[in-house]
Amino acid sequence: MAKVNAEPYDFELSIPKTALVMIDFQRDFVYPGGFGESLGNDTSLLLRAVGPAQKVLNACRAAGMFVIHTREGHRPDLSDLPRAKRERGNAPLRIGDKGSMGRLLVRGEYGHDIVDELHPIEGEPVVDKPGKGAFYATDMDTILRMRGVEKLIVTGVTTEVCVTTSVREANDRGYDALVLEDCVGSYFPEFQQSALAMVKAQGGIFGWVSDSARFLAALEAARGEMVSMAAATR
Ligand code: TIU
Repeated sequence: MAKVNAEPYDFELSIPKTALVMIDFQRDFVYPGGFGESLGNDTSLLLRAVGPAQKVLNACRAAGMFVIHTREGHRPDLSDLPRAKRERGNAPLRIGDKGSMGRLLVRGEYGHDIVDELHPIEGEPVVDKPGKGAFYATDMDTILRMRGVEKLIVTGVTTEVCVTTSVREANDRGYDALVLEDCVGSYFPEFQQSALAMVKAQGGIFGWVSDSARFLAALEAARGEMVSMAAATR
């Protein structure tokens, strides 16, 4: 079986049992004028992850791998927004307030949607989540299980918030998760490093870490294996 060179050790890649998970690549996080900036962050650091993630997305689509996207946000009437989440941070603009890309983190608004480069296509489910984790109050687990998915390739923003919260949730539900370090982004370089270190420490306590180049090489090998297997059974 094809293997992704990864830390703390190689990650076995089976295209039919794997999903590419694109976490919260929303304008509200990666562009100025959105929720991320309202919290006082420099959004330019997150944009760095978009190019590598686009390469991975295109390659996974070409390989026929299942792709699933998530978005963090709330109902327009904010009935699913906890008071604690709205009030925390004391930001000048809060969730539900109007910013330059629409109401912050509200479903249906321009800023809440996924950036053009990574926009979902037909056949790729979009999971709308009210929390940081992709599995909390969503049908993420059901969708993955219906497809027979056991392994996750994880990209998205931000590394130490929604990405690793989702990886921890996935770990407790029995999934193997591989995080691609150049396809995840944080507003804080030091948190990017420490969050990834926590995933792979202790023999991969939450999962594995690799990068887009090593993943793409393994994906090519896995596609080759599938072609040879199909030829052998003909
Ligand atoms: N603030 C921050 O770093 N992240 C979030 O609020 N949500 C996600 O990570 N998606």
